[in-house]
Amino acid sequence: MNHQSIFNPTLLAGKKALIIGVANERSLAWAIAKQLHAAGAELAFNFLGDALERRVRPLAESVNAALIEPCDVASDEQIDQFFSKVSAKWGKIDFLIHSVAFANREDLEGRFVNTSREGFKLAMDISAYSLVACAKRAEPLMAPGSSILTLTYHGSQVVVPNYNVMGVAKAALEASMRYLAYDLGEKKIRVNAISAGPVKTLAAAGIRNFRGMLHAVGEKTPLKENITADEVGAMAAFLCTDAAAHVTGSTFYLDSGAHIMG
Ligand code: NAD
Ligand code: 0WE
Repeated sequence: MNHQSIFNPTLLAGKKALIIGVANERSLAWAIAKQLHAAGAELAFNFLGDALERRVRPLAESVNAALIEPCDVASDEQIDQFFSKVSAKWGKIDFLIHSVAFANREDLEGRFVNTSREGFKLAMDISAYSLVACAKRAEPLMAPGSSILTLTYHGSQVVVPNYNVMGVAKAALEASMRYLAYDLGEKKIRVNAISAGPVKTLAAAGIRNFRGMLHAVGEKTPLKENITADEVGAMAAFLCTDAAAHVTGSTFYLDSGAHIMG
């Protein structure tokens, strides 16, 4: 499959990118995968469960994926097995894309004060700790100049009604990104986050008043337009190139300027 790219098709030739978090063709991780592929990188993917395997496998095959294997980031054992397979196949990773979040549906509506201990733990485990767990396994496979990226949302910094426990988890994710940037900096591995505005993906489906949020971005932000998944892909690809060689520990907003509004 051919995808348009602002990048030279050999810019990332020989680079290996591990993409965690494709669910379907709308996934932000898929938009990132397309851009990295268009710039010449080789890709590997995980999937979560049999239902998503049926969605992910054809997409991954369309970009000649080197590896398509299960990995539930709630399980250290599955993460270990996944990274063992990647290590056996490639022996190195240049880019790790972490594009995973989960909270119980009931914790994404109503009052945050009602969040259960289990719901809080689950959101933190899948949405924040998983970055640390993956970075730990990626580090020994990464050469100097490698790059780790995660996806976040501004509900980590300010109250976005209903984002609730995910806002707390994203705050932990962003702080984890910074501490990882410090630790892995000594190996010249960079760690950054992209804070995206709302995009209609599977993770957005069924979120109460998501359409209202898309509408608000179209009305109230400086640019008065919604962002696209492909733009997330382009920013991610830039952050993987040597043009960003000294960029680490930062959260980059791709939100039509929503985050500057009072
Ligand atoms: P998506 O549903 O396509 O992707 C979320 C992914 O998380 C899915 O592939 C799902 O399988 C995976 N996942 C959930 N639990 C998992 C587990 N236990 N193990 C392994 N994988 C698991 O939706 P998306 O919008 O592309 O979300 C990707 C990232 O982007 C998330 O971190 C999300 O918070 C972030 N984000 C999304 C938006 C938006 O509006 N869509 C905005 C800003 C940030
Ligand atoms: O990070 C997200 C959503 C992540 C997410 C989505 C779901 C839906 C299905 C995590 N867990 C679940 N659990 C499910 O059962 N976003 C940035 C998108 C999003 O979600 C919101 C938002 C925005 C933006 C929820 C409330 C308010 C705003």
